[in-house]
Amino acid sequence: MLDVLIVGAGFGGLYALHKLRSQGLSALVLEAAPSVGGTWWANRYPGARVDIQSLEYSYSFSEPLQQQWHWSERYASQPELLRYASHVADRFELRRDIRLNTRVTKAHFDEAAALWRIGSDDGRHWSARFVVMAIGPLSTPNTPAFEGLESFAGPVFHSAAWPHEPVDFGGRDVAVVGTGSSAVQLIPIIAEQARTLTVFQRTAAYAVPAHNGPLDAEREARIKADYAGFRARNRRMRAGFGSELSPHPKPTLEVNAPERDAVFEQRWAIGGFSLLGAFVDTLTDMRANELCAEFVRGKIRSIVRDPAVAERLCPTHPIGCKRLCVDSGYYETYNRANVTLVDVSEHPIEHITPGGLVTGGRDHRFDTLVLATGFDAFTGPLTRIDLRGRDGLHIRDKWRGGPLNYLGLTVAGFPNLFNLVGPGSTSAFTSVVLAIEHHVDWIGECIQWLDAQGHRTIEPSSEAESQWVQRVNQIAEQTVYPHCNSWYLGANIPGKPRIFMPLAGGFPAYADRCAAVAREGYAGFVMR
Ligand code: N01
Repeated sequence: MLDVLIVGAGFGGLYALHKLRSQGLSALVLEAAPSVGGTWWANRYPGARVDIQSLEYSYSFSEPLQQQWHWSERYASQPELLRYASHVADRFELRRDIRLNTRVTKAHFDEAAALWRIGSDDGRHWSARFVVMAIGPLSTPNTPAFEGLESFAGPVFHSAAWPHEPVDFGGRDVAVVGTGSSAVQLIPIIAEQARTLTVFQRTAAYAVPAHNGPLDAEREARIKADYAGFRARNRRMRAGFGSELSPHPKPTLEVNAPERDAVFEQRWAIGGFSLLGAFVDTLTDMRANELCAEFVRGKIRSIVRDPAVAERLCPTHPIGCKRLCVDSGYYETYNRANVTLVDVSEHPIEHITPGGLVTGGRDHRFDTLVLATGFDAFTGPLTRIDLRGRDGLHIRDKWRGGPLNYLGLTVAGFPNLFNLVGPGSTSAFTSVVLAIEHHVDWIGECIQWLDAQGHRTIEPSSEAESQWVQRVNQIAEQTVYPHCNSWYLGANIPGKPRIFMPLAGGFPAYADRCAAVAREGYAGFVMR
């Protein structure tokens, strides 16, 4: 019998193993893939890279690690992130407690024994006092149920389940469906290789330049001179990163147009998410948001030479409402003679044929299909497991109306189960590595406290849970987030309940709340 069974060997599972093992707990990680790395193992499409600067999208728990690891670029590419995960696994001797190629298919809570019984696809079984789900909120690829998809004669790729051998697009006529973060990264690269590329866009994306390049040695040295201080300052930021830049002291509408544009231009030149942090009210005031959105539309019109194509690329929803894309030459790609943009917002994809697809009654021909159609976010990874809590309650039934949770970590009726960076937490709006470290540290303390108190189980009360979900939705109502169809709302998956899932209140307030709950003897939880 284990103290803790951890599902997933991505950034979450690796740190959970290190931390909980260092507390003297017996812990084991089960990982479906043949490698550690999680997201960075699966998402290996051309151009895949992180959208938060690597000096911030990295572990802070070990000073020697953060001092010694050198990122080669501002925004690390997928292979470098995978090397980093592998280095962490070796450096902290994690591999001896990781079982690869082991997909967890069931986890049942045994009430009499107060234990979780876990089973894998190859028929093995484990029992553990606690389960940490470290399977990532974006790990279940969404393949739309396009009629005729199976009849397509050429290769079909999904951005989140990319083959491990190189794909040669040379001389191919390629179609990409989707224009989210994954598509925005892969489109410019495929366009350079393919004979033709047709992009099928349902919703235009806001993309800001990454200005990626080699990591500036002077900046790296400056941050490393006080890395702990840098991390602490980041933890006080709403997003948990970006502390080197402060927002303008005035709200957007109190600043005159030339000054406002100068601020936006400055942030555009810096690149990445910094644009959304230029003013404090971009994500909370629709009028302020529209000024930022229009600034980006102006950039699109200035980059894309064909005015009709530029207009089709201009998003109409609030900026930041869907996760902002961070790009390298995305809009410029539409100036290429071999690239065509097809708007499917009014005429959805009707069906796939052996040689293409039909939309708006028109046949589009291609021989290679790339689906960059995203994920069944937050709930998909858990609901596909036979996960049952007290009284055999299945997580699919529990979450039928939306993902009930408390503190973005726990679920009533599922004792001793912790869901890392899950719905109800700020993970989607922060650097996920910071969010992971925060959750794992909280779980470590919680288990220590339970053991010291002699409690066998912990789970939230139903009241605490419903109040938390209400709070998450009330906070979202004060922002621009409910005003578009995003994966935050489950709106990208047909039939999924439209509930705002992540917590938009900012990391510092969330971390304070989690700390207060612990200080108050785990207020809102029931211990037995
Ligand atoms: O997925 P998405 P993603 N017909 O859901 C379209 C992280 N990430 O993989 O917007 C036609 O954003 C869909 O259209 P619409 C990051 O958090 C990070 O790109 O729903 N189109 C959309 O355009 C990101 O937010 C990085 O109308 C259909 C696209 O497919 C999250 O992962 C890189 C369709 C899906 O976009 C998800 O990003 C990659 C249909 N039936 C991902 N169904 C970094 O940069 C869906 N679409 C670190």
